[in-house]
Amino acid sequence: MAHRWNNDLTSADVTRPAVYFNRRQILAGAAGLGLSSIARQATAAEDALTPNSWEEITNYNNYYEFGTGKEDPAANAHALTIAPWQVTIDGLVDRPGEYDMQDILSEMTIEERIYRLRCVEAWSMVVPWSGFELADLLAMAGVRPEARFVAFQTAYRPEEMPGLRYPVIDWPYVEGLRLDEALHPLTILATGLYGKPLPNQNGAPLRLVVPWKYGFKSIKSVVRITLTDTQPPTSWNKLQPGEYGFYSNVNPNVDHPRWSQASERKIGGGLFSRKVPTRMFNGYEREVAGLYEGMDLVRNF
Ligand SMILES: Nc1nc2c(c(=O)[nH]1)N[C@H]1C(S)=C(S)[C@@H](COP(=O)(O)O)O[C@H]1N2
Ligand SMILES: [Mo]
Repeated sequence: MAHRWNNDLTSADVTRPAVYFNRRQILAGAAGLGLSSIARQATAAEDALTPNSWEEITNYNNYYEFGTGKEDPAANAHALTIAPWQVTIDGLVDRPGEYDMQDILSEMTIEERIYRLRCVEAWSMVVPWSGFELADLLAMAGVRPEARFVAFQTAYRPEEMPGLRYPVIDWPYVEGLRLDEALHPLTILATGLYGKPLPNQNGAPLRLVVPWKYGFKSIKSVVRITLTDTQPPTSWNKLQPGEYGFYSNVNPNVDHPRWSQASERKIGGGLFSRKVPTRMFNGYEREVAGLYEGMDLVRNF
């Protein structure tokens, strides 16, 4: 079933960006004419749900394997060989192995999900992903009852990834989720954008998307998924444990030492790019708050 988690967005918002563009222009005109503040607030709310353009989503990236500049991934990631591609699924699973990307795709149902993406650097965008639920892939491998966490690893290809020359982080990039977070229906593996194959700079051919957590949890170009019974190490936490926790749920009440997390700026907005309040769990509180019942979200940041 498609569009279950679009949060007020419909497939029309994805498939007809031109309509949205016109609407934005009209609304921009209205704001410019000095209509009431209510009208202006309405335009801001509309904008918070409007998918960013293909150009914005594919030219402003964080993918440090291809450089730390926002435009480096778009310039360099074409060098990554994405076919053939294997994903090793191992650890506490019934059917461990090297799964071929083609075989994975033939087993999974691809659907569209329009999600907000919130980077810890206090910018955000709205992305029309296509992909499948991580839970479906894990079911294919058969999660054993002892499993409690899922560890993820990005490809390590020094000859294709110029950024690996710099010890910015301890390569390869690794991430992790608690098993219940991994099995949540909002958690997907994305294979596409705007109905097209995922560009390399966005993490082709397969990248995690966990929309209620800061963007760095959404690890790109995944080559290994390991089910474990202990909390796995994660790249940014290893580097700066005081700044980046394991959970990294979007939380306007817990500031990062360098960035207040109370508000954010949606990229590419022009007139609309003013700061808007950040929402708890990036707006997915209704869906995911139950995962953290009774947990101190300040200590477990
Ligand atoms: N392997 C890898 N995955 C990564 C990153 C990275 O540098 N390397 N950057 C993360 C960060 S900080 C963010 S905000 C998102 C950005 O995803 P996007 O470029 O598709 O918007 O990817 C995340 N996944
Ligand atoms: Mo990020």
